[in-house]
Amino acid sequence: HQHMSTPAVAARSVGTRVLRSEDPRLLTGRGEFIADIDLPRQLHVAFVRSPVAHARITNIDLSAIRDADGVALAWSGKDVAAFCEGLVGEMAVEGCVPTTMPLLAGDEVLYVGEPVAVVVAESRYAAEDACELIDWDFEELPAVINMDAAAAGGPVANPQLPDNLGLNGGASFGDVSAAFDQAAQIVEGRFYTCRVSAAPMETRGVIADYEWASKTLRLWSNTQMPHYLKYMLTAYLGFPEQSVEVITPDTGGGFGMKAHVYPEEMLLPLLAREVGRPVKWIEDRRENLIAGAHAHEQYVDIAYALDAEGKITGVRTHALGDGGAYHMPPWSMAVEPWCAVVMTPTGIYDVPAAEYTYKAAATNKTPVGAYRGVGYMAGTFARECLADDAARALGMSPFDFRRHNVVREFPWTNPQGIVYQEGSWRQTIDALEEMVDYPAFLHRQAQLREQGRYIGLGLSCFVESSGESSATSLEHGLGDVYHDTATVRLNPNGTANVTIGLSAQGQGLATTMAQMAADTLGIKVEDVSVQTARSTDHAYGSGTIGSRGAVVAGGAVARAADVVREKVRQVAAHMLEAATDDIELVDGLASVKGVSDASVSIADVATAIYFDLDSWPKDFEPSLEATQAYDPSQAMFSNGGHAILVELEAETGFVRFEKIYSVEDCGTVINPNIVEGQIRGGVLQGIGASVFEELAYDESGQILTTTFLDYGLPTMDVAPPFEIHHLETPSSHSASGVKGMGESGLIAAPAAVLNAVNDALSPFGVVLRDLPLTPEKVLDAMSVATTA
Ligand code: MCN
Ligand code: SMO
Repeated sequence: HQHMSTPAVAARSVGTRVLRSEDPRLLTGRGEFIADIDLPRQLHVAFVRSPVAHARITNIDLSAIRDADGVALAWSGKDVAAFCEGLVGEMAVEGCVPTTMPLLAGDEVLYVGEPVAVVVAESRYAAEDACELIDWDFEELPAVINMDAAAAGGPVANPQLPDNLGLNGGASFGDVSAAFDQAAQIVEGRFYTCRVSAAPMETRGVIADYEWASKTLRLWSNTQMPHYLKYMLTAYLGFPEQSVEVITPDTGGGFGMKAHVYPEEMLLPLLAREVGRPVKWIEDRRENLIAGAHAHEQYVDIAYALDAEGKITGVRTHALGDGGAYHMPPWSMAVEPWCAVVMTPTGIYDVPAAEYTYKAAATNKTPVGAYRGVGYMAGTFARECLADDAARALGMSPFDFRRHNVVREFPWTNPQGIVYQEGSWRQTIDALEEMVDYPAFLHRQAQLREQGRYIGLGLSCFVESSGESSATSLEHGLGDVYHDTATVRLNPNGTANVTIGLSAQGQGLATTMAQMAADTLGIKVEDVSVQTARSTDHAYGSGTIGSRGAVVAGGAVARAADVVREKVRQVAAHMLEAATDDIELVDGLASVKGVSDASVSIADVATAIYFDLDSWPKDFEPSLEATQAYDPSQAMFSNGGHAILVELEAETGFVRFEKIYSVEDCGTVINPNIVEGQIRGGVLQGIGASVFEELAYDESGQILTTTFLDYGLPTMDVAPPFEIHHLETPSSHSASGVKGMGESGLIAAPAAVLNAVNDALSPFGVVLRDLPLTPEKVLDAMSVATTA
């Protein structure tokens, strides 16, 4: 794998709290989201969705829909199968069985919410009204709703997976059996992360416009993967790739849900071509909760073998994920349980032997896909909660148990062969212990208990794979190829325009990429304007996923800016009659190192390159625009931890969050404001997934949580104050030493929440292991012991 070097530049803007350039526009309502865009002559799309979990369609008649006022077209599965049989979903790992997900259901519907028919009409009202006129008959089939039942050979959820398993495999590294045979003690548990939704503020949305004369397709989609979507439109539907443009305007959150290619996105181009007019679909909230990818539902069984000193000598994990009815491309139902056991079981601990198995069960529920920290959250939850169980079993403090087992020397290779180059794993434990003032906490906890008040402190440490790259993928046993490009242009007045291949969903990439470019070019950050992927006609990107923006887009920006910087240095050297090697670019000036009055402004150099032939050195090639690619040469891991302080309300069982302490080490921090915002948002999502949120189904497979009245997102009134501490262990491989961190909050917070609740419950002798920690469960736990 090619090593792509990145320039070493002095940090000026990097590391500072530059205000987000996106915010004035977004916060004053000047953003442009899909719903804001209307094309001339556009028609509107609505879907008929399955009202039952599993049925055979015996008859479907759309004639009444087609006759309705304002309807231009209606299609069922049969109509669309002529164009596309469906989307193949799989993952290139041992034991993954692919499925094909039709764009509209064929003979069977497999989950409530599955699209059955699509209607195009003059208005959304007309389209929705016409949907009511569908005439269809179906025979209900037995539905399998519970993953244990599915994996045990219950009713078949999807005929393509006769044993209900979309994934089944495992591996073993080191002498695990010996570790368990010789263990002084074994601690183990089964941990459950419930089914949740990423619930982005903006739902999904698509507009398709096909121009038949030139055969061009323009597709507006708030996807996290515009270039992949473009590729899929060609591969599956045959649109000529050179004439397809995917346009991604402002996006109100994606969090993984928008990192899939959905049937709806693939249907709209076909519809636009068929009706000869632009078509638009904006998902409503009910659809989003029913048919946007669901997430995180799995059991992780985990066991540690402990020696007489309390050292972990082996770990066994088994994940069973509830995958829903289909693999959803490209992150299949396999990704959640696979990541949980392959990416996380050793964490920060010096464990010499590891064994894992993974299964994904198909059920008659919405397909499960990616959501921030996919697999990492469930795996970290199991590992870190078991660490607290182990600490309790050994009579050690949760800090001491972790410090006792933490990896101390880098680079460290885990039993699977994954190499961790550097990290502040031990320092994180120390920093958290100091931040919470543990002795003072223990004192306060004891005092409050005497008054019948129950507070608890929970700890969770994480290692996060970041900067998703070809190298990361290889290291984890996959062969996915990634690379991104960025274009940097220096203008005649010394300002710069940067285009990256990643669309942003709220991460602030326009600001941080401006910081990276500014430092490399030696100009002010406010003089750099960044366009995140708005159109696939510009820079290429493999998708805003796997916390790769800072590392990968940042690396591409630095590399492209470096090419431009060299041009500026050459011309400045010529103008100043010095050697190019002696020219440095800082604070808007090109100066000769060590000669205080020998300088020229970068703006003057740029103007000269555009307009003054005399200032060029011999054989100078004048472009001040460069495009460069980047794909890191090594996997890159950030780390950190959270300590969460809760109080259980004895009357209501409500978990009240008092304070969050976070330690984050993502190498060189580009922008502390943005990193802290990512931590706050991610931890809040973790609090939601731990206490408030659950997508609930009844036994027949009806989904019960279809509005925000039933699906409880955390709101600001439950958000506690944060104290955030940065450690900076730079990567030696990325531009400026940056590592990614966009998922860490959600990856690690749920474990800290459960550990905090269990700490508060310790006088009752009850240990909880299943999310969400509803008031009922907590009250139950508090009453079991008091009435016993
Ligand atoms: N950053 C930084 N210094 C670092 C590392 C990161 O200043 N050392 C900044 C980055 O420049 C970027 C932000 O922090 O502005 C997150 O960076 P990174 O970790 O590289 O993550 P990505 O940019 O690749 O974003 C994807 C990541 C993922 S995978 C999910 S899921 C998620 C997340 O980001 N979805 C989000 N955070 C989100 N935040 C918002 N608002 N909306 C989403 O949909
Ligand atoms: S779940 Mo993030 O889009 O990798």
